[in-house]
Amino acid sequence: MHSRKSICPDTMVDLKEQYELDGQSHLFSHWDTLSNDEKKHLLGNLGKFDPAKLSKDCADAITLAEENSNSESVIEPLPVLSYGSVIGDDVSRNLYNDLGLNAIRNGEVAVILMAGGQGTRLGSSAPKGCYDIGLPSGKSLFQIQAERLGRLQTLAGSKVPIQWYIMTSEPTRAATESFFRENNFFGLLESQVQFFNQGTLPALDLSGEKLFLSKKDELVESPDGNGGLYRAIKTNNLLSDFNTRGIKHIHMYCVDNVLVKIADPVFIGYAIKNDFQLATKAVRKRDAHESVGIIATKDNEPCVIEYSEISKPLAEAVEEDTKLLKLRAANIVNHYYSVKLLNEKLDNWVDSMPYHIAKKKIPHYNNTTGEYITPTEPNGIKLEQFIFDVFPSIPMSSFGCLEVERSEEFSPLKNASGTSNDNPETARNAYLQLTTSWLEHAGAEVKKDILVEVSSALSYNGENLDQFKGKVFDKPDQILN
Ligand code: UD2
Repeated sequence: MHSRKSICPDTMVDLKEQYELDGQSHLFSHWDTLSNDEKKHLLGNLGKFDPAKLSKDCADAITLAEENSNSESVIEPLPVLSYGSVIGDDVSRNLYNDLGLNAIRNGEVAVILMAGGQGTRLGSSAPKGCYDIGLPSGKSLFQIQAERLGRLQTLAGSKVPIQWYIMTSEPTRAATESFFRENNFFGLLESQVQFFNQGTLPALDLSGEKLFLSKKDELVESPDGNGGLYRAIKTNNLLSDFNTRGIKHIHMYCVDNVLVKIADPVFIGYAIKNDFQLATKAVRKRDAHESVGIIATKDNEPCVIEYSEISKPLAEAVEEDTKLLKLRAANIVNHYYSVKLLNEKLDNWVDSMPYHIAKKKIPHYNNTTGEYITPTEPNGIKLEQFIFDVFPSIPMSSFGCLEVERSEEFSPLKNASGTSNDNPETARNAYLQLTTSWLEHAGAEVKKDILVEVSSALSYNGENLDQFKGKVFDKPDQILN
């Protein structure tokens, strides 16, 4: 990482010299106009990073992107033994479910929610978890997930509350925490919800050589990617909390999936039954160009190839016989880790994970003119780490991928209203279609074009709805709590 330990300046002047030596002298062209406090604040901000390592990591990330696009590696679908599915297989589903519920009941399962993303594509300034997708109840993603967790505790007969670790970033922390407090943690205990921050990284220009200022005495910084989770687990000392509490299984997921089965006992049980140390969920890719990573093997190691880095031929390759996409296991940021694996691998992952570049429009402060620039085209690079870059460090025998039904488990909120997919309307519709199908399966009669909202506090996976058998639902916007 870019922490100061590697440059250890004796004085703040050394720090300024260090940055000038590392090609960042442009940051100080307005130095003489700064007050002493502003100088101290700027140097304090610069002191969080190591400019030489930043430039090197950015150069490595640019090289990695070029290598990925011209990769000669052999990319194949996962081998059969590493790929499971419970679609249409109730025997396996029930076996896994019982194993998972047992682990939850015994307090061996915890959940990590990644909620540090800034949701720029959504166009909302609030954290994505606060977003109201337009359900009749007006519930936010956070509330839906909190209520699912509460319902699961009841289902499992939990002896202790399920610990919920919520990763935020600097920009999302305050608003996320206050949203939970204002809503009394949506019925959960405050003590079972722990917020922790991920790290940030400065932004660079397109050459990867020059840092940007966000104002006269601060750099442009942004969250270090969902792969920043591992460093955040380490810097927030979460592993010792897992070990102290006797937690053995971690479910990690991302905030923007309205259908997420938080701490899914079927998924936990799948990993336990197969003794997988790391597992991931997949759905069938919607089409060749869906913005999802694909889960595959690269030179016989498990991996995810991100949608922003996969070649067109690879994304579009189809199988001769089935005419299905050859690589169709879509990553949905829904992973399982054994705490045993985290104890073994965390430090190595933190020190060795690569960085990826994202070319972005980066608003910044021009310290020679004193103007604030809002670019209309990408003018810089944000560095981020990808959570799934640790997959190749796992032997195939310890890695599993569970295919699940998209309509039951995946509808991400990525884009603003009115876009073609993955937006509030598709998320709302996916939620209501699913809960309406649960009601029909329980024997209720739902009239044509009517959708019914079943609260996540009432049913986790369609259970507990027998009371509605024979009932007729013919009015819009009905809510069952
Ligand atoms: C992610 C996956 C992609 C696919 C897609 C499906 C990665 C790297 N990519 O792409 O393969 O599964 O989702 O929806 O996993 N986040 C943080 N901190 C950050 C950045 C992101 O917590 O610095 C969280 C974010 O709040 C969200 C999740 O990670 O919960 C996904 O992040 P994203 O929206 O940046 O990922 P996306 O959609 O580009």
